[in-house]
Amino acid sequence: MRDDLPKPRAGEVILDIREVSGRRFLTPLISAALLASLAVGALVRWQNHQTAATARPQTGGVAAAPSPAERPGWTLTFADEFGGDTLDTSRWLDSYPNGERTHSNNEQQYYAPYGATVRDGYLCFTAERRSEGGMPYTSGMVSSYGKFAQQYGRFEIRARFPKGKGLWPAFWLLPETRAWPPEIDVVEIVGHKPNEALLSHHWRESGAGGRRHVWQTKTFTGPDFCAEDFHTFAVEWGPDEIVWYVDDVERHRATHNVPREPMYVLANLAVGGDLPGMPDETTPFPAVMEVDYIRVYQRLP
Ligand SMILES: [Ca+2]
Repeated sequence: MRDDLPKPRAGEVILDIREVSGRRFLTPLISAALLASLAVGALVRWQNHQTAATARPQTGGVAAAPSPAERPGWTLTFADEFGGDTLDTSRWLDSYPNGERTHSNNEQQYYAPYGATVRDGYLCFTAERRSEGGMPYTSGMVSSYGKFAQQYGRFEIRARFPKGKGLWPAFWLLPETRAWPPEIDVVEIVGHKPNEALLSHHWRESGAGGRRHVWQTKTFTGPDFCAEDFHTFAVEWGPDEIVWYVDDVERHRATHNVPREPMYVLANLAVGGDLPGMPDETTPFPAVMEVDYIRVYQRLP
């Protein structure tokens, strides 16, 4: 810990603003033990004492407090803790590249700017039954295209997801070149199977009729990922393997067709589409996906 920072008062955490490769991020200078000792709902105050965010009370379950951003053996290269009250446009687009706000896969949402909001320390994607842009639903997304991409590293999200038929939240990576595939899906959930985390990667291989798109998905059955608790999902991606973690436990490993090019990150709440099917009368709207943080690291040499 730097020694020129003010000492935290009871119930406070001091956050240090660091800069790496021209990108700024916040580093909580606290131990896991101190963090665990903080009361739920503790006030978290930024170093400049201008912004204060209140930790959201957790209700029941095992949901741990968010881990500190520092990880031994890794350098944080990109992070958003969503501590402000607007989306940080130095890090994010609220659309696909070139302002595209719809997507393939028969998805039914228009990614409206108002579908992605930042409040109370969370990035919120709100899906609603509302016609816009030729689609019957609006929702939200972010992508770091044109702002951040990285080859290899650890890519992590802490989030909770909405339950309901036709809802399709995801955190994933796409190539900076926009030549698809490859694709790494850190996590996808379909809202009618809330305890299944889909862990996938996509590639292209030669076959009859040309180079075809191929993918592999591991379905990890775990707790209800659409309940009150937040969960973390990460990949550690290197030249020879991709390892998927759910709540910091390895759940899948791929050692073939590993992408070897810089990729940007996306998070979104899709509605409808080939994977989840269409929403039905039981699907609750508005449906909200909340993201506590997105962090990217590079392994230290
Ligand atoms: Ca946060």
